[in-house]
Amino acid sequence: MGFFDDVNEVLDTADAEQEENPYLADPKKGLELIAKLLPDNQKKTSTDKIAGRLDYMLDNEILLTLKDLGKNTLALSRQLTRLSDKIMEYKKVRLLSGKSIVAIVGRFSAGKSGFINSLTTDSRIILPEDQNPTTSIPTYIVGGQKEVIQAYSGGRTINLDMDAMQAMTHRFFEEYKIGFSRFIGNLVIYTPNFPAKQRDRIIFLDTPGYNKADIDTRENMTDEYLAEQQVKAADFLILLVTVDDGIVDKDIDFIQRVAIENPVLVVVNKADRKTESDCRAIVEHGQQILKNRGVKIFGITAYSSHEGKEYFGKNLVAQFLDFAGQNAAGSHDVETELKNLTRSIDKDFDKAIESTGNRQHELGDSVYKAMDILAIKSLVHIYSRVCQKYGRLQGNKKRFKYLAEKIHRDFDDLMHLAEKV
Ligand SMILES: Nc1nc2c(ncn2[C@@H]2O[C@H](COP(=O)(O)OP(=O)(O)OP(=O)(O)O)[C@@H](O)[C@H]2O)c(=O)[nH]1
Ligand SMILES: [Mg+2]
Repeated sequence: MGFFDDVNEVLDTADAEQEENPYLADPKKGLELIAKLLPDNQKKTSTDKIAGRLDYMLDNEILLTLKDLGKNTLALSRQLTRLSDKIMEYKKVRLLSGKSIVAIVGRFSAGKSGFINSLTTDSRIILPEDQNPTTSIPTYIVGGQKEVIQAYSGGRTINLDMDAMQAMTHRFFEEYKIGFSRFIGNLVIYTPNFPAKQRDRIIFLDTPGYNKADIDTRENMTDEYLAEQQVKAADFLILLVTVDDGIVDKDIDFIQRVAIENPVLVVVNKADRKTESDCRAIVEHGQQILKNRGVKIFGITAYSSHEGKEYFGKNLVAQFLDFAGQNAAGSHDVETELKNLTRSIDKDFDKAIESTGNRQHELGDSVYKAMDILAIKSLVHIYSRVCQKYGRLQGNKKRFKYLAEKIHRDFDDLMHLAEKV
């Protein structure tokens, strides 16, 4: 049985609920959608080749040149890795420029999509919600003049209608494992219903639950890995947990793995399902766990997406979005970040070369003045090590400059390719 026969068979057995969606009800339309979304390998290669090369240079080659820069090396390598994660998100670089990405993360069915819906004007439903795992493709929600839905696939942008998006994220497909997430990196929804105050400053990223199925199949692990890479490129995190479960180890592990610098907002969702005193206890308990595990938080608050409100007179969600919005300017401009980082590494090289050079002179002087043969011997030993370091630093600076130029050139090429999309 071939792939499309399988699809046909499953489409034939679609139940009444799914038949409302034309892509699920009509096998022909379903197949057309799949064909439209299949990757275009030709284009993928040139963009992906450059992005892959950039990633390698930033993650590996540059790091090798930094080893003599002392205590800064670790911080620099972290910045480089984060930057290369961002560049790997190249398809969206132009789209995201100048805005902060606020990623909504949490276990499946925590209410992430519903939470974003509740923040839109009139709480308009723009993202599918379901009790079963729904969001399998990380989805950016961006303020726009009119509603436009796009899928990013292998360097291409494909326009979709609402039904197509629902079909792709619907559990029917999810269960069937057609695996759109394998070749659709992202969905992007432009909506006029984006919270007005923040529309020019932030973008939401709705993510798949990180325990989509509690079975670690390779497929799920890859989905999780891809989602995690995208979250790493975010600027702010909102962790959604439910009043039923509170915060669990998996939540904290995830937050620590993605290591976003800014403090995290923790939203205890579905507060409408418990009494006020239960909610209060869960919030307090959560606070304690976060403190014990050393997670830097902006705050923790009880919320109901269904009611669109926070409990206990708090207003942390709005405050957090303001905070994210205020820190948006320029923070996401990958190109500026790349320039600043290479400039600062360049300065670090100059400093290290200067101080090693000074040390070399001092030692040379001491060798010259030393009287005791043993002292001379050990000084010469140190002197030769410092000389080696000096030579290495100069060589590495040259190599770094060469790589930095190559990186800037590749990045420019990548931007041009992205513009053509
Ligand atoms: N009572 C109540 N139910 C909620 C609330 N928010 C979400 N839900 C329900 O919880 C279920 C899951 O909501 P989603 O928004 O799809 O959750 P999600 O985290 O996006 O789920 P995945 O994308 O599958 O990971 C749905 O049935 C929602 O109606 C809330 O505030 N109160
Ligand atoms: Mg969802």
